[in-house]
Amino acid sequence: MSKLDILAMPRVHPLYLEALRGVYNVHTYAPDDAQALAALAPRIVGLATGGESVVSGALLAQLPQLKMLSVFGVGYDGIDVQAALKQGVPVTHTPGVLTDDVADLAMALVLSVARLLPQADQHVRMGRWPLGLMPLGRKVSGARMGIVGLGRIGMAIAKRAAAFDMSIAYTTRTEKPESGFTYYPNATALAAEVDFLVAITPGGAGTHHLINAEVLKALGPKGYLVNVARGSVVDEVALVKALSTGVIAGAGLDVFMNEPHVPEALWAMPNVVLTPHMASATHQTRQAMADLAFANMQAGLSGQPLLTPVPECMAGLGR
Ligand code: A2R
Repeated sequence: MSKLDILAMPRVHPLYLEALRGVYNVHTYAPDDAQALAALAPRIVGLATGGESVVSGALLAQLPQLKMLSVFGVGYDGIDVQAALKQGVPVTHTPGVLTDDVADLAMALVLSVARLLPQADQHVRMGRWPLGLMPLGRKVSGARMGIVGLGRIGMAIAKRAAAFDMSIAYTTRTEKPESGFTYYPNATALAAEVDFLVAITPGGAGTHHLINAEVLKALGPKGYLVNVARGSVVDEVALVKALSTGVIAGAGLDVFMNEPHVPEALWAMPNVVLTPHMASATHQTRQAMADLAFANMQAGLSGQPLLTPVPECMAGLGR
């Protein structure tokens, strides 16, 4: 039997591609080559994407035989899920398997920015230790943690923060009384009461600039922001201004508005720790994500139940 044809968006993770190539003919989407897509389109039954891929309704409409769209990542805000559902194409993602890693990195950013880890490393490497002392950091244990988005990852961050004897408060659209943590109805009210504000919501229109100038002002000159959600969740222009004028104390950022480009104004700031969207980038987790994304693709293309459809898909397809 001939292999089925899959289209992979640019920059899909190599581990996911490797798994797909074992079973399918995998073609890489070239956005500038309309002819190549037109030639392939009638054969494409599966679409493989990364968590940051952008898949428009217009692209989906060019794939009339598409039966399955499997995202390598928990966030899928770049995918036009409604257009996919209208076409009868289920969408899956990889929740759960990356929860620990993202929570770990959130805490690593909290610790790095507060305890000046990048500067301390440079202090030793550059031979400055014999010449003088480092500035003092900010104590993390016992501080007040605020979590914007208390889902799978938010809860895992709370668990870690609790081990640091931090008090925990949060904001979400709907209160989670079962968590036992202090609820605030919005990010501004939460920011005013915490030392560290960690953003971990999905991206997309519903959370666009949830962290804005007003929230940063409420966080205040002793407060730190950590973003492991999506770049779009934070008003980056307002953030750069707040960091450079002392409106907040510092920030740990793994995600940015226009990745892989980071505003140059942030590069030189000593009160900022920057990482390249790597919250789930461990061997173990990337393999687990590849396995799950691949298993979803296989399930979708062989008529088996999907392992982890996106919530809209469960409602839309009655699964
Ligand atoms: O608001 P709720 O009750 O639906 O809570 C969700 C919360 N959330 C929001 N919180 C405040 N304002 C909003 N506009 C808003 N929209 C959603 O985000 C829920 O507590 C949380 C998302 O949790 P999960 O769906 O379990 O996602 P998970 O696995 O924690 O991952 C979160 C995101 C991904 O979508 C990636 O973009 C990122 O982490 O790596």
